[in-house]
Amino acid sequence: MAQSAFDHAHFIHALTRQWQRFGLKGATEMTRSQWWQAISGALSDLLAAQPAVPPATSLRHVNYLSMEFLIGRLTGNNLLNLGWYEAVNAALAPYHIALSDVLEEEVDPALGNGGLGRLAACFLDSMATVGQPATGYGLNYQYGLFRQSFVDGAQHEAPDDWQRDRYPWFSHNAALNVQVGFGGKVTGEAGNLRWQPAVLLLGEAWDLPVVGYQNGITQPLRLWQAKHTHPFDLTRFNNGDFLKAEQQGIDAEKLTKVLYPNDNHQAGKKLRLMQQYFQCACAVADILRRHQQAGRPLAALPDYEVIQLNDTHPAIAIPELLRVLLDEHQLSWDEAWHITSRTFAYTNHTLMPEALERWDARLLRGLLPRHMMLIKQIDAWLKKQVVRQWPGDEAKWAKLAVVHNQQVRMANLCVVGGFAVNGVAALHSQLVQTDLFPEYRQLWPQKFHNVTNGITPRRWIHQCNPALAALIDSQLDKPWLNDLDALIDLERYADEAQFRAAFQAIKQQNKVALAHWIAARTGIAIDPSAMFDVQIKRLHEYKRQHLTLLHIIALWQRLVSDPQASQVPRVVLFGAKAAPGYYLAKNIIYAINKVAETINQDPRVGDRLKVVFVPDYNVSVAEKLIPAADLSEQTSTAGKEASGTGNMKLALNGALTIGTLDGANVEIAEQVGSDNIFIFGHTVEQVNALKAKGYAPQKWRKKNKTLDRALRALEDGTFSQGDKHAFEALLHSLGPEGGDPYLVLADFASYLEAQARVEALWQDQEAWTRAAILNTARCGMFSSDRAIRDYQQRIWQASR
Ligand code: 26W
Repeated sequence: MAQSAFDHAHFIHALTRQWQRFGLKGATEMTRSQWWQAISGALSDLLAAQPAVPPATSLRHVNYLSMEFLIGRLTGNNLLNLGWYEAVNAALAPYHIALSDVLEEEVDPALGNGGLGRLAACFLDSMATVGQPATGYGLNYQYGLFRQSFVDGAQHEAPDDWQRDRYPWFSHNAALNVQVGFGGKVTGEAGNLRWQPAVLLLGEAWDLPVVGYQNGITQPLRLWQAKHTHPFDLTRFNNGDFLKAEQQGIDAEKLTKVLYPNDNHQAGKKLRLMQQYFQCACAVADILRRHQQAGRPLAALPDYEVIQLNDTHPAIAIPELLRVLLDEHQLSWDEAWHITSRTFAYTNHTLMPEALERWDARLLRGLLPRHMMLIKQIDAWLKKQVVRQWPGDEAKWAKLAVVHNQQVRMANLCVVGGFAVNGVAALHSQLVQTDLFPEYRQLWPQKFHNVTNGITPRRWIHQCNPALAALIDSQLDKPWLNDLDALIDLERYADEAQFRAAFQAIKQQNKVALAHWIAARTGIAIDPSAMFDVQIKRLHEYKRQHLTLLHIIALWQRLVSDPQASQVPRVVLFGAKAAPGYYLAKNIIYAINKVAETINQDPRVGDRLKVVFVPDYNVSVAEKLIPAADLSEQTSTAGKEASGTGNMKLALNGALTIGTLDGANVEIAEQVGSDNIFIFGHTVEQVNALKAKGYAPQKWRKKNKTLDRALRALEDGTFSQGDKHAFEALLHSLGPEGGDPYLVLADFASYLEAQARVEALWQDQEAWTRAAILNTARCGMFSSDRAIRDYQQRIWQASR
């Protein structure tokens, strides 16, 4: 499909309407923030006015259900995808407005926690780009992920009011409202049961446009917002009891007030379950409405629609679809189950036991009595399959049942209720089958797949690293932003000194820009000629930011004890938020900040080592850090990181990875070659073997003087004005009592040795740059376009 043409006159007209709406007389009266508002509002109007061209395709429509969409700023991205960036920039020139400045005004919509939410955003971009008809379904949170600041080194959280009511990219269509029930009871008799909810809420649809890359396609990300069904309780209102009359409404709106800030840890809160059901009920109603409006029979639903579940968070959509088919459309159980179980597909994003969702059966029954009945009915169906496969094996049933010990196991529900299950990297998908669901895999081998994650090159090169994109443009004679495998043609330039110089100059320029930004944001001066060593991701024990911290301490101790030692100058940059209730993660943040303070102020160190914890890491901060990174830290314990996607973004932008054989690091290593990556640490098999024979961290500490010295500095108050308890949680987890569950101490020596290889290569800048270019050239497979095509071939469009 052709790209949409930019209509200058229409744009100026729409822009004029915007400032008139602000009550201003002319453009010159606008503040910079109003300019952002006006430009985005005008573009949004232009986009909405374009004729909706229905896709001429027989592809099944994908409904991507996710509690999180970490979309990041939209205006710049939409302009690039529309191909209008230059034209709009030129249109603003007469007003002396630079688009790049205005775009910095946008608040970053942070409607997600981390990897899972960002992946959903990349996938929407790719589905629109490859022409996969799709709708994203999520929630319109009033407050996104909390804002982070540091107070004397400790994380503080503040609400993220992203001003959704004034966000110009939204369009709202009241005709799409959905009613959602909660609580109440089930009445009627078998064959004719009906749920009578105690409370009814309204779901409003707020759409954001997802723009395909220069192909004229726009499809919606539909975010539901909770409202009360009636603005007032009229009897109370008439009685003059105004405040109480409003009460009902206030409660309803609580539902989509805030995103839960937990990542990889389930808290079991009632409000969270209400959010999940609210989202699912709205999405299912919307999908069925679309299906029926097209005049299609219910039995044909799976031929036209797929519902992809982004982890188990929207799993309650499975019994919801069943309920609607059974109770509202009077289908038989067999018909309803046949439709449902061919419509859903489930992506697993984590093996961490504490992240696997289980809901208390009583809580679920109280909130959703009919759904609980249907879950039991699914279990009855499942039991027949299990008994047939393993007659008399009670242990198997205990493991496979959806409801067990008064707990509803959402992952089991997803495997049973759908036609496909996938992991998000080759190693992870393997572990999903061997460790998480071995019995299900035996029952239904054909359900299990791998789809390695990907990232959109539109945001993660074109937008964030325009200089690199321009260099690639100048070398490749074919379009590559929607055909990322084309980057392989850059391989041959790795040996050309001139290209290396150009590539290196861009990295340098990005580092200088980052240094300015860091100085403005944190007051810390960093030297752009030092190696930029970057670790950006959620803070979690398994990701092992504290392993990096121990290395930093060791580097500092070497500098201090041997001032003549030749050590590569380094700036270690962290970006990470810890869940507000995750004490250990917060203690690790505190430790990093305290160590940074000491090192950064040590006159003996100077520019040879600096540590910066960038506060409030989010998508827009990532866009600044990634193009400037030299070294990418991917240090999770093998077997724990499902995939990682930051690893892909960094490698694609020419950072070399220091990492374990975990998640997609394994595939990055395969792609870039072992000379162009620094692998360290125990493998999954070695981790298992070590644990099986009884892992004792103190033995590893005793064996390694450098490690012992680094730990001692944390223990003896070196970084905490003599306070020996400052890092207790961290030290406890690494000590004999905590047991070092993620093998930080066991991997330390290997990590240090890999860091020494990093230093050696850095000293040969030509060789380093060559390796960096090969990383960019060989990471084409990590485009989310490839991931979407894999989903199409293996899951969504596979004939069954
Ligand atoms: C219920 C609490 C909760 C919240 C979020 C549990 C689990 C999650 C997510 C599934 C955690 C997550 O974001 N997982 C990440 O997903 C990415 C995309 O597939 C992967 O790249 C990361 O490795 C994985 O940690």
